[in-house]
Amino acid sequence: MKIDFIELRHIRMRLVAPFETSFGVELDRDCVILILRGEGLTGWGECVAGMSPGYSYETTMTAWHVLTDFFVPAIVGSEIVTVEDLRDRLRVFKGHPLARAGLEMAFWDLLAQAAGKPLATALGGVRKTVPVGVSVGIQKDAELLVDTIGQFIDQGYDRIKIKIKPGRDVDDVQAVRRAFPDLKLQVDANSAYTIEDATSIEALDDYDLLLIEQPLAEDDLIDHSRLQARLKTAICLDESILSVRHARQAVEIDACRIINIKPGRVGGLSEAMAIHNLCLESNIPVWCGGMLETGIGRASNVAIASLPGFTLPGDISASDRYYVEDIADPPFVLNPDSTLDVPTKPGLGVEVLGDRLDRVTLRREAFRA
Ligand code: OSB
Ligand code: MG
Repeated sequence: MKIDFIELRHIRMRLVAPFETSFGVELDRDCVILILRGEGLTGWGECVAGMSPGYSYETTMTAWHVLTDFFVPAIVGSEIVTVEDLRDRLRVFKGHPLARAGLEMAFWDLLAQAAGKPLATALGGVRKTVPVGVSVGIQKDAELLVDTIGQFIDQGYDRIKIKIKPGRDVDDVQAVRRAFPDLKLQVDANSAYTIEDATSIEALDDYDLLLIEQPLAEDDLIDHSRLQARLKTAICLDESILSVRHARQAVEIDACRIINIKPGRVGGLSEAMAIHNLCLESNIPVWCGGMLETGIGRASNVAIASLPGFTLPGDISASDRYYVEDIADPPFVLNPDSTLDVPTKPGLGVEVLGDRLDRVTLRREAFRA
């Protein structure tokens, strides 16, 4: 397929509530939307790099730079047949997985539309609905945290993840566990601890958590392996896994027993599938993480979460948990059994609303063959 047009949009969307993690508070969500045209079809992608380098070194602005100056010129006007072709053209460039993944998502959307298949089917998905939970940011105090979680449970979510950081860990977990003794509960530290202060992590071992996500540094596997050996609870890696190679090495040294797969973080849906396949063979449960995506990225996440190895609930909540008004339609709505429906239309299976997209666009740039 010849890619004859690519457009980038830097957008900013106001979150329904501020989202606080160990690396800061976000009131708005910035990202780059990618629009690819070929064979009369339009594919949509979302690059999930945010405003600050708090989660990854990439930001909306570095992604803009790398996409406009390198990745897009390597693709626009070219005849690209498979996703492997696309990846080959970008192989000369190092790093920047979030930028890479946004481009790949738009190309997958194009390919799936050309084949007349939903993205989930194109990826090898097997589920019609996917189990989901909600990721709850750090709240003012434990009481407000318990209230907030209560509201999400009332809405129908049956798995909750809470963000933790040093000083806001065991007391918060204890309060939540007291209030909800049977809740499927997990925590995410976003790499806020070191092996030296791991006693705070060990203190979480007796609260029947599903997993402890990314306690230590984003570039570490070895200390995670040492920590895992001291815990009953499974460590789940997020930031530390950027490729199938990292996943293999992490499993080999028992640095984690569960992996959070985010297609953005690992450079795209293909690498995400490779990690899924490795984990399925190695009996490592996986789940789909989230980056507060718009309906475009959410559609992609729901599609990959329909693969057989995604047995744990994803951080893929309903659209109204993030935004008052999403740019894609229809919105994702929570089913009573804490699942989301996998779209059945070709490609991502959602329609992007042009006027809403225009309203949130800060900057745009178009490239023609
Ligand atoms: O670590 O999983 C994370 C959001 C932004 C950056 C990192 C993370 C998150 C979340 C939100 O936890 C998950 C969601 O999109 O609901
Ligand atoms: Mg995480």
